[in-house]
Amino acid sequence: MPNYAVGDIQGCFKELLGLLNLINFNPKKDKLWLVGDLVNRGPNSLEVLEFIYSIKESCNVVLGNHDIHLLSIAGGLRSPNKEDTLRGVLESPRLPFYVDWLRSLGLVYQENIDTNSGERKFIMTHAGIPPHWTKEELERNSKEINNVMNNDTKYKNYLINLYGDLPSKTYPNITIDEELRLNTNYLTRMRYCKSDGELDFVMGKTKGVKEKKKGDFKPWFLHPLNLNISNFHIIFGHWAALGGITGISNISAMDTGCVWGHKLSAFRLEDKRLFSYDRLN
Ligand SMILES: [Mn+2]
Repeated sequence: MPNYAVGDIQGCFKELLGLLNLINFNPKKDKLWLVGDLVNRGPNSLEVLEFIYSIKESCNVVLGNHDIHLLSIAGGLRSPNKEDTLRGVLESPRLPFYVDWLRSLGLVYQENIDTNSGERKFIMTHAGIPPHWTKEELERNSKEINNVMNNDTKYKNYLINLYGDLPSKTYPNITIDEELRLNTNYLTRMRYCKSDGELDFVMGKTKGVKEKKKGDFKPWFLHPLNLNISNFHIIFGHWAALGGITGISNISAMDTGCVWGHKLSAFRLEDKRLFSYDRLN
């Protein structure tokens, strides 16, 4: 019953089927861990959502920034961008089911898995975990977002207040709305930050890693993490320019840029074997 972490699919349905065929995925026995950004930018977002929804009992999924963007548009709170390819999803009569399902998912998923090298706690988020967070802060902050997402009166306000790069870090009189925005940015959009969690989205916008260090800003995973957990392994997506490489054995970057013409990858948690399927034309 292997567990496979799969990178950002972003509507690349043919490649998803190709990858699942390559790993001989059996939804009755195996599990997929999906790092989010199931939809957008790629050609077949609706097909990806329909398919994942149909096997959702075999999937652990966290939301990415594009999935949240879909929720905002579906809720009438944002307009689609020029680059968005969400029309098929938005026009689907099944949209309300997908919205309800996406809302029920969290931004963090954790599970202990028996691997070849012993038991490991795998923690999956879309963008990563800010270096200053403890295990308790990770749990509390992600639970707070889940509660708001599943609360009909707080949900719309959450989405309305979500947009923006500030605050870049916490401060003494931070409001609840600001804290939710900051914590959602950490879990779904972060690339560069300082060791105290101060975010920089300007550097992140290049999507590149040419400058690995600029002042005290570094890719979040290059700071010592404050997670007080033994034998953890972090799975994340969102950063295609990393090409799947962090240089850290217990932190796996799963976004290998399928939607940008590269490949979709799966990482088998039990034996750390990596499988890839090239983007089709
Ligand atoms: Mn993303």
